Amino acid sequence: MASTTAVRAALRTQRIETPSWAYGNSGTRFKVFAQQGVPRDPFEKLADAAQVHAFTGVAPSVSLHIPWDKVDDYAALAKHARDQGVVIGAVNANVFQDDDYMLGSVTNPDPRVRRKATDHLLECVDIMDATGSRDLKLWFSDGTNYPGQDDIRARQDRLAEALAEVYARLTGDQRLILEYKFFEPAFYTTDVPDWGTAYAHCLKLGDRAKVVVDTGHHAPGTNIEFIVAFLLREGKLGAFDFNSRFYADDDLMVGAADPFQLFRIMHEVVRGGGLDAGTEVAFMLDQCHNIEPKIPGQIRSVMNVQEATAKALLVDAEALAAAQQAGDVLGANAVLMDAYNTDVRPLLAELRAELGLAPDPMAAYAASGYAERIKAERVGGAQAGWGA
Ligand code: AOS
Ligand code: ZN
Ligand code: ZN
Repeated sequence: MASTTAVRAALRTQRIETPSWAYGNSGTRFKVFAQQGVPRDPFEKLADAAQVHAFTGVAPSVSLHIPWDKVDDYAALAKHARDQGVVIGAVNANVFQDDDYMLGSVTNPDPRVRRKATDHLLECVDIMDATGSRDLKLWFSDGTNYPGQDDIRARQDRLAEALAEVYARLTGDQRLILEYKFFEPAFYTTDVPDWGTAYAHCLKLGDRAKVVVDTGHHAPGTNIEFIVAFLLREGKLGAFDFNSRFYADDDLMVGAADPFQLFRIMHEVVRGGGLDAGTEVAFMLDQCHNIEPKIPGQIRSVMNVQEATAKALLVDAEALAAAQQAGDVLGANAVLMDAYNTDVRPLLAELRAELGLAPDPMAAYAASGYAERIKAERVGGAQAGWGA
């Protein structure tokens, strides 16, 4: 088993980004259940995200979604974030909620709509300039519902053209990170359906274009850890959107549905150097807390990622390599399972003590009185974005 001192040192450096939309009301297409005390604007979302960081110590950045988090002054929003003890992370573009996008955004057959969509992506880079964000996160709902509806190949050409224009607008260490999703809302073809399509576009764009693996965006049974291993080996894994799925893109708390899968993913991250100093892999959450309280939902998710990471770090790499080399199938599997079956909660409690934090973030947040305060102070919380 790897030394726990080394494991704690590695865990200290891991950063998990929470999404602004997790703090607002959200739901399914059937009902959005309003909760008391949810943020009324992006400033309050950042204040709530700061609570997650205050109690976990490893969630110091927050992803924005534009225009859900539209404000007049993004530099002021970034300053507000810093005042709360967090920073603004990735900027997520939104080209899926406008009537114009019924037939697609950057792949729309109408050049006027394509221009409008690309202009929004460029505007997001302007926002990144103001907030100091590194990552422009792109997810396209683009696709078709019926065979023959549009030219599959032409849509790839349009996509490539828009991506190239946006990529050329990046400066400094800014990155374009491209998310794939095999279906929904398009049901016949999706223009970026899988990691291979995202990878091929990113490869053409250049070094600062990387792939985002949203764990909920695969067909059931897909071996996500293989994709992670492959992309890391190619230097093309830009980020995760972590969440859990039972059926489709459920956006439930990461590690809730299949903690073993999360461990297997984190094992490949560790194996592939994705946690090493200077790594460019961003660990983000992309979740919606429809029925559970938002801030504790995020705290639990951050803890679930940490637990899976701790277990992955505990894998005895030497013993594993020796068993693999010897063709010892059961021995190799046992090395992995030993790490997975370790209770890492005491180790994480020790780590938090070292960081000056309470050992149990859930209990500490509950005792803090913050939830009661926001319930009393905030009336008329905002919806996260969908259907708003
Ligand atoms: C959509 O399914 C994707 O996961 C995107 O990351 C999206 O922007 C996010 O989930 C918010 O809806
Ligand atoms: Zn996502
Ligand atoms: Zn999704």
